[in-house]
Amino acid sequence: MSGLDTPPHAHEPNPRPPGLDPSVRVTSPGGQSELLTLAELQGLSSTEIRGCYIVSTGHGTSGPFRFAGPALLTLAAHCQVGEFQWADIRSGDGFFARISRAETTESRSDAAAVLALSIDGRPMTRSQGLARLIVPSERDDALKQVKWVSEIEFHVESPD
Ligand SMILES: Nc1nc2c(c(=O)[nH]1)N[C@H]1C(S)=C(S)[C@@H](COP(=O)(O)O)O[C@H]1N2
Ligand SMILES: [Mo]
Repeated sequence: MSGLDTPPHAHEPNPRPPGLDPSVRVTSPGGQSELLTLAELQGLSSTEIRGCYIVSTGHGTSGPFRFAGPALLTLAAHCQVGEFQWADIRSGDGFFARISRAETTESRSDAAAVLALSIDGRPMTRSQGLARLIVPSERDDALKQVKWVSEIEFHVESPD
């Protein structure tokens, strides 16, 4: 496994939200952190991603969906994160994904990663994953679709 890969984990999706509070803590490489409430997240400029599927090992493939919410780069700028090379995304139920800076920027074929707050134009419910990480370039059966994101940590040094 290379340093920027998401560590392997049991591929059994948890259907139960870990509590009701969708606040997200964003931590900069320097260690400063800021807790953003749902209202604050909703106040950031939103990016829409069309044509996303949920390739769920739990209940099959569904979609296509249209997800929208602040892009990770928008969150980084809002929290004055500065330069970073990767981000670690954690949920309240202990799920984890690591994404590279490249996955947070748009490339020719794929849109940038967003913290989705809505699905098909409707506010996402907590049981749908509010707030749910969407990495459009991932082809790994939703292993980076972290539901109930509670922490986003931006990093600069090269990972082990
Ligand atoms: N917080 C959290 N996010 C998660 C998981 C999980 O267990 N906890 N499982 C992942 C996996 S393996 C899959 S297949 C999808 C399932 O999404 P669904 O529950 O919306 O079908 O969620 C992903 N995100
Ligand atoms: Mo999965």
